[in-house]
Amino acid sequence: MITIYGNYHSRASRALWLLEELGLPFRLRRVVQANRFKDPLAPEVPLNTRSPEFRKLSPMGAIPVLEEDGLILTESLAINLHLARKAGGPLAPAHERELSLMEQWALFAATWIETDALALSFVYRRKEQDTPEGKAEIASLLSKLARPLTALETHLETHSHIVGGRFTVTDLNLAEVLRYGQDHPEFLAPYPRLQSWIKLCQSRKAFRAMWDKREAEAI
Ligand SMILES: N[C@@H](CCC(=O)N[C@@H](CS)C(=O)NCC(=O)O)C(=O)O
Repeated sequence: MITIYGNYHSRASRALWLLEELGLPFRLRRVVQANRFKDPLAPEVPLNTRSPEFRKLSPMGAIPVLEEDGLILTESLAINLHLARKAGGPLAPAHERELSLMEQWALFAATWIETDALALSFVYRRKEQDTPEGKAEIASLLSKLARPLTALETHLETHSHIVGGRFTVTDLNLAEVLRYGQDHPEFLAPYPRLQSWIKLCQSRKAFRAMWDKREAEAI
């Protein structure tokens, strides 16, 4: 049995979306971010990323974690590549070359996009988007993101999807990493292909199912 430790308002959403796509049975063990509590180690506080019990699974103290028959995996994008390969089918790599491309794009998402897209989202979470400092930070992040986003836009000129001409775990992983940037309404305005592609990804039944559960989740 697959167990995911995390919650819908975290990078666990990536695995939870994929599990909806794959129709695999799983258990979600709720672990929340420690920064939601004043004293995350207080006895009455629920399982969180600083709880000693959780730290045994994730020495980094970060969600998501996958546990499956003694295998413990951290890193959301690696968890998703593992789940897709295990399940097989259209979302999984069809052969070694596709696997290599999927690994390439996962690293691309994590190293070229995620930090800056997340920082963009944090400007909005701090409600600083209309302040001079917030506007300057947004402009600087958009300028840094222009390089990987232009590369993706160019890729989509000749590809319907990121790998293999069909929706795969790679589209899902990239769409989830890019989602942070969407807090900024103009994020994808200069990239029409990327805009249409992410709209298609996010209109999938499994994404909507994950999103409904996220919206129903108490923070
Ligand atoms: N690179 C890791 C990052 C994991 C991560 O930072 N998770 C956040 C939630 S989205 C977390 O656990 N934050 C709580 C904490 O750091 O205490 C991954 O993709 O899984």
